[in-house]
Amino acid sequence: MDRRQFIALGSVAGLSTLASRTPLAATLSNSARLLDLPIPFERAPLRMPPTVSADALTLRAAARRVEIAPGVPVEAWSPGEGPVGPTIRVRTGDTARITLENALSEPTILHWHGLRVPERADGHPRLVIPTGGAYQYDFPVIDRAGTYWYHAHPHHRTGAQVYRGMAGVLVIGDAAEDALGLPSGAYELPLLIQDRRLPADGTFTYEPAMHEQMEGFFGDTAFANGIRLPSQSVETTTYRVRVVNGTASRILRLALSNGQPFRLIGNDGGLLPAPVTLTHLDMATGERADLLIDFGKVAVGSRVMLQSAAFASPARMGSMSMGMGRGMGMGGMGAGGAPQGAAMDLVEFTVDRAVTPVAWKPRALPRLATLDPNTAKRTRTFQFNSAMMQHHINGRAFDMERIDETVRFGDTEVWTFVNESPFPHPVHMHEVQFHVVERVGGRGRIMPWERGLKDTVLVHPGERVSVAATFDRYRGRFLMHCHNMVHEDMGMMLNYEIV
Ligand SMILES: [Cu+2]
Repeated sequence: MDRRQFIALGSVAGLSTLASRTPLAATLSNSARLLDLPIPFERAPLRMPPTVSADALTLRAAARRVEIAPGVPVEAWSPGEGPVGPTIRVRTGDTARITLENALSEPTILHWHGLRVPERADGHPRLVIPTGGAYQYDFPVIDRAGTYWYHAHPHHRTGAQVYRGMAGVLVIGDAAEDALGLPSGAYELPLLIQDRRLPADGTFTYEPAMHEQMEGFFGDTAFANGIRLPSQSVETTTYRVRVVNGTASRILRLALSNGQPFRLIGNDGGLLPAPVTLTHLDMATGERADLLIDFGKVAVGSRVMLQSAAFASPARMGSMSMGMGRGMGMGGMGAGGAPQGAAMDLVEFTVDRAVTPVAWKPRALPRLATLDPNTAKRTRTFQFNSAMMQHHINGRAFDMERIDETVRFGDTEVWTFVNESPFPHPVHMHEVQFHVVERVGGRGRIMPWERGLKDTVLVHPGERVSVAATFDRYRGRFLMHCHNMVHEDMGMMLNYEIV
């Protein structure tokens, strides 16, 4: 690595010590895109999926020919007309009436990730509908304003379907949030981030090889809203950027290429108790980050990249000495995707126009009730194990019809997720928004981006993470699972029933 490259890496990542621990080939290959050198292809403008309401909405899941970049057609599977689903905007108190029509060549079902809904609206994999079938969702929107999403959830096929585009952003608004005067309209950008391998045959091929069935499936290029490496023109003012990690397996370390901080105002379950100023944050598959990015001090004519900065992968590959580690059957970067922790460009912002900036001042965010974990009626512990091509919770693989845990309606409980495997696991609970109350081992603390309400929490190898939740909305059968879609599809999931 020559000095110029080294400086560029350090400054781009803003985390040179971490970058230096990343495999060199990966860092160089990806960093080439980060340098302010001629870009080897034309960036497509970021397009926002159409915005729709949930009132008498029909989503038709179908294979569609879409352009992922100018002149590059690909077959996507999408619940909308574009490469991913439309952005669904609802308000707390609305009733969602959504018809899913399945014109795909295989069964599917949609899950409303983060929303508390009745059992039959939750998209449990046993509710899949066949090709040509339809499913009717009717549920009241009871959750807070925030950034949620929806995605396919058929067992064994979630990874493949979401990878091809079976996902979209769902935004809830409410009066408490309206009162804050946050950036909106053209100044609010929902971004569904995915990483994919560039399709040679015109389709998005998702076929995890053996080593990928352990660690996960990684693309080599980021897509936002189904567009490959898009570019967005911005003005010198503050934008609200709602990021959804819709990747199969990739942890994103969100950062800006000029090193400037951003403010995190919300995550999975809506607004935080107070904004947090950060220069980076980590988000695993399923997690959301609601950001304020201020371009007010950026010179007109310059570019700022929203990127995933390089970091040392939390996976402990050394302990997976089963010949499935990285290096076997890789055949170069293209074959295996960029490894976990490699730097990756996400969305380019071109600062094109000076305006009088509207600075959004931090002010009190809506009060968030705290949940005292000492009121828990019960504590449960879940071991996450990955070995010998299997991913289990408490030693068992998912069984569609087996109820693994029974929870009493109305109770508060503490659930502890223990990662005994060599891989990070983002653990997602359906039907609740929880508080992260403790992390022991590994990072050893609750990260600043894990305050507030969450439905997905990243558990590194060696960590025990405890969350507290109250099961007080609906009775019925719901899921808890790892949201690494490779792990989930291989059975790292369980049923719990609220009775
Ligand atoms: Cu996992």
